[in-house]
This record gives sequence, C-alpha cells and structure tokens, in this order.
Amino acid sequence: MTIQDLKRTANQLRRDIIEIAYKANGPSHPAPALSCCDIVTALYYEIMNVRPKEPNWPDRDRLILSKGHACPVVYSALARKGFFPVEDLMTIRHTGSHLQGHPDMKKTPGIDMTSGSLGNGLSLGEGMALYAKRNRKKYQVFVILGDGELQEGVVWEAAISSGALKLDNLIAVVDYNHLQSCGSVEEILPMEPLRNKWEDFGWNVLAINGHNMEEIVSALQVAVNYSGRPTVIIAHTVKGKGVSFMEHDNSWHQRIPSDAQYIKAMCELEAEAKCL
Ligand SMILES: Cc1ncc(C[n+]2csc(CCOP(=O)(O)OP(=O)(O)O)c2C)c(N)n1
Repeated sequence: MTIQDLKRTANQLRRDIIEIAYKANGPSHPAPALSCCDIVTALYYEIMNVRPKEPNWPDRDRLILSKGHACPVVYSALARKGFFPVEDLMTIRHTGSHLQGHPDMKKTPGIDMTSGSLGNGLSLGEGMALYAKRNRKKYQVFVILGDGELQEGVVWEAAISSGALKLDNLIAVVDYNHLQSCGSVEEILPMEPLRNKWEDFGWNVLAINGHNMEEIVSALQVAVNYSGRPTVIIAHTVKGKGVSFMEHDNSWHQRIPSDAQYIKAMCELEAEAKCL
C-alpha cells in the first residue's frame, strides 16, 4: 500500500471506532483505540504477513494488543481486511457476539492472544518469539503496550529476559500518549527515562511520531530487519487522535458519545477523508 492508502485506511478505522463507541452495548474505549490507530493500520496493512481466510495459518506474524481495552481498532482492522464481516463490528459487547469488550482469541478470528488484564502481553509475546526461534519459524511477534501499562512489573521481567535471549523476532511498540485511565502517567508513576530502561535490558530502541505514517512504516521495517536484539519502538502519540474534542481529554478513555458528539466526530473524520 502507498502511504496515502494507509492514511485513508487509518481514517476508515477511526470512523469505525467512533461508530462502535456510539453503538456498542455499553461504553467502549474510543480514545485508547484512536491513539494506536495509525500503528495498527501500518501493521495489518503494510507489515504483517497474515491470511484473512486462514486466520490460524501457523506461519503468520502475530500481534498481541497488550492494551486490550483498545480492541475496537484491531476489530476494525481485521474486519476491513476480510477476517470477518464488517457488519459484525456493531455487535461488539452484545451477548452472543464474537466481539467482546476485550480481545478473546477463542472467539474472534485473527485475534492471536486474549488480553485486557494489563501487563501480560510482552511475556506472552516473548513465549511466541522463543517458540519461533527454537523451531526455526520465520514469523515476527508484535506487541502493543500502553505507557501506563509499563507500570506492571511483569512487563520488565519480560523485557529483561527477551533482551537476554536476544529475541530479534520480538517487536514491542509503546503507545506513549502520557495518559492512563485515571490521569497523567508522569503524575501517577513516571516511567522515564524510558529509552535507557529498554537499552539497559538489551533492546534496540527507536523513537517515532506514532501518527506519522512514513515514520511508523519505516521504523517497523527497521525493526523487522534488525538482528541480534529485540526492538522497542517508542511511539509518541496523542490519546484520542483524530477527533478534536477527544484529543488529550482523558474522559474519553471509556465513554459513549452523545448524538451531537457522534455527529461532530464523524463530520470531522469525513472532512479529513475528503482531503486524503
Ligand atoms: C491488570 C489491570 N489493572 C487495571 C486495569 C484497568 N485499566 C484499563 S485501561 C487502564 C489504563 C491503561 O493506561 P495505558 O496503558 O496508558 O493505556 P491508554 O492510556 O493508552 O489507554 C487501566 C488501569 C486492567 N485492565 N488491567
């Protein structure tokens, strides 16, 4: 895909996120999903080797959305890619739907790991990457983490051991939007200096603007081709990115838009789509 096509796809995914937030059975997490939307788009539409008609293909690249509450963006990416019908998106959180409020690998085609309990994704990804190394499999494992999520101790156990094991088929992306559910990461429990922490544990560290599609794609390509160490991409992002009144406003961490808010958000995204 061209960068322009990727930007158009990200805009479509953003519109799905807002549609889901408005129509889901209960509050979903629009701002966390908008925050990592460009990263998820680049992964599914440019970087990852997957087969929508064969979701359990053994050699596929894996994605673990460790900040599982942001799942509307992954559901939208999977549906638009053909893993399941787009109409299913509006059944999210409804009884009997295969789309739950957090990702469930046993229910949704294309979901590689169940998540939602923060902190677990990197160690699960490490296990998948280690299995691939030991069995001469070529697939890559991608893990998307929240910056607040980094406060979970198990993240750092996995960072230490993956670095020591030199798992260069493991790529972590930190969605660094400076907010967690109850406020600012810096005020609640600061995680800086982030780069030094990962480097000290043996990781290759890249830093990018997590909404610049060129930067995202090129950093992911560097990471995929990097040998000898796992890579972490520190992606500077904005929570709620793409909808003016959701950006930097943490009340949109988990919330249902009103009729007027829904219309305003969709108008903004449709206006953006016309310029792409
Ligand atoms: C183990 C665990 N504790 C608490 C929660 C509740 N929770 C859901 S989202 C969230 C904040 C996550 O913040 P961050 O990782 O920065 O993600 P983002 O701000 O991008 O949504 C919390 C504490 C959870 N899902 N899992």
